Amino acid sequence: MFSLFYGLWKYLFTKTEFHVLILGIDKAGKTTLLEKLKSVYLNMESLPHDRIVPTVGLNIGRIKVSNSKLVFWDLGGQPGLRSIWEKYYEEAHAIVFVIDASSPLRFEDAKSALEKVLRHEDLQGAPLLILANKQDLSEATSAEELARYLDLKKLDERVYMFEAVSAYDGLGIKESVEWLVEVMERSKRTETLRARAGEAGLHGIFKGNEALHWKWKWILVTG
Ligand SMILES: Nc1nc2c(ncn2[C@@H]2O[C@H](COP(=O)(O)OP(=O)(O)O)[C@@H](O)[C@H]2O)c(=O)[nH]1
Ligand SMILES: [Mg+2]
Repeated sequence: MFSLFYGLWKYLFTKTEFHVLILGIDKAGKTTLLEKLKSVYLNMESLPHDRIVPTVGLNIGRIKVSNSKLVFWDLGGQPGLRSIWEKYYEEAHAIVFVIDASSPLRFEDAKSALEKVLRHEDLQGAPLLILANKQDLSEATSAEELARYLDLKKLDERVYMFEAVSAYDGLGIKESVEWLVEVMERSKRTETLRARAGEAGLHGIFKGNEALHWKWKWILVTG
């Protein structure tokens, strides 16, 4: 009985853990950004920039912001690794797409990679944060100019924002995270993912007692 109520209490009151996918083509600065996020929010010292090697698998960073827990997934962006991205789409609450704003020659590649991400049905309704990274460099394109250049279609119904950042000096990082938390807390997608996780959890709690299961499910849905 205790475990039943503990399970329910956990389901009703535990804070959602938000999963944020960090995507972008190789060398955009994704892993450096993740290191910066960890150093800002966990008071950790960042890895020296020259110790960050190209990502082949997955780097994970967990931070707490006010009452929310965020888990960042940083994936490799080399062309051969981009096919792995979609394995993470279903579970993601939001996407951060990082672009090296100092490399206009790679904007086209970034644009088509991003358009492909946005077309994927598993990411429907996921808020999108596009980061114009490397603003510490004088040649970096501004966020507004990058937005004009990308001229993304099909963004209309999506919650999105462009932000100028530097994963080196931390410009725009806190504003980005605050925006992410705010939109994820209000997003319909979060509701859907929460309901799906809740259903799976309830299923475990009520295993063997179907009548009680349906009763609680009804209460949760209607109340
Ligand atoms: N100047 C500058 N360089 C950066 C910044 N972020 C990343 N870099 C550099 O860009 C290169 C690629 O960074 P990395 O994080 O490995 O990119 P990833 O492939 O997207 O994970 C490295 O040489 C980084 O030191 C930034 O904000 N400013
Ligand atoms: Mg990387």
